[in-house]
Amino acid sequence: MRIRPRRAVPWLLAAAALLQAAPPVQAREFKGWSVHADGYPVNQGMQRFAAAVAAVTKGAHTARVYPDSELGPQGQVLDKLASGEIDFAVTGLVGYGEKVPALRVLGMPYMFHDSARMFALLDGPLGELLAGELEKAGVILLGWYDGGTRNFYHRSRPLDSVHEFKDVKLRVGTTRTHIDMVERMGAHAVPLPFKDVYRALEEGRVDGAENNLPSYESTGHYKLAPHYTFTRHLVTPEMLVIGKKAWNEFTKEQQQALLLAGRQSALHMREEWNRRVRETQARLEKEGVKFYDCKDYGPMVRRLKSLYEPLWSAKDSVSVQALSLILAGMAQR
Ligand code: BDP
Repeated sequence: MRIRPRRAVPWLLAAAALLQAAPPVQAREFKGWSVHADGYPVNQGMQRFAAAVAAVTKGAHTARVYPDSELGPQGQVLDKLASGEIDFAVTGLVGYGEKVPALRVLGMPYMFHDSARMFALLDGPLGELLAGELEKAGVILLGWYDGGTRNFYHRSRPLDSVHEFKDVKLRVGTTRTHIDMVERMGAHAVPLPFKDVYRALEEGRVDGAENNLPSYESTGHYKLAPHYTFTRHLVTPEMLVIGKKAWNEFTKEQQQALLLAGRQSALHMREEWNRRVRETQARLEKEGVKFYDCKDYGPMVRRLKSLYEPLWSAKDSVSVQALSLILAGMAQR
């Protein structure tokens, strides 16, 4: 059929308008935030995810991991992700409790026995429930990374019973629960950002701190506080998240592929993590670090009892649901 010139004009105009409405995708770099130095298992997992961004968009976009909190302090990450100032991140639970109350459940001491049991729950309905809450706060959960088992360390002696904690100055993150935890143990909590702990140990503003083995090594804290006690007070996850703004720049198909890539990067990270934890202890023993077991966990847990009370009476139903899922998981063991 021949198109008559008079009809062709509006058709051409409509096509031109459509082309204008959908401009070609602007190539850009997606920025990833990490508190850790490159070579740390978290950054290794994130780099896998960054490579997937380039692969999934067939090179239209790139992604880069900025180490050592270069893109801003940890407490601001959730806000920066929501505003689009940064695109993706792996963070611990620091600063999340205020915005996503249900996440506090994950940051409670002695909540999980070990990472394997924690992931058995997070890779199921508990993880989905919390991912839904994170989405309301402006971020999409792509994978649960391992934050490991955290233990206390001190410059000159073991912290293997509650009596040893009396009046000791211990660094904690800025999370309310963790400040309360240390205070309940009888010590003085000194809340500080991660990167300031080394200096504080050096200057004697703190006598010790608490962290997992890989961070204890990567920060060099072991050189200043070489007495590490397996108090196992915290087993926590970290989260690979992407801001909704960044997320909406991908097509539905790309989002599906990135969800898979995020999950795979987390599985890779967890394997790397386990290997790293095993090797670290052996390496640090050679460096002269002394490791101790806890004499009795009972008195410690009893001191922390009142910390759990607000959870039992939590007003938000999601926290209650999260707690019930964890308790049900314990009952299944
Ligand atoms: C590291 C965690 C990081 C925390 C840090 C800390 O990976 O998310 O910010 O400890 O203690 O192990 O602040």
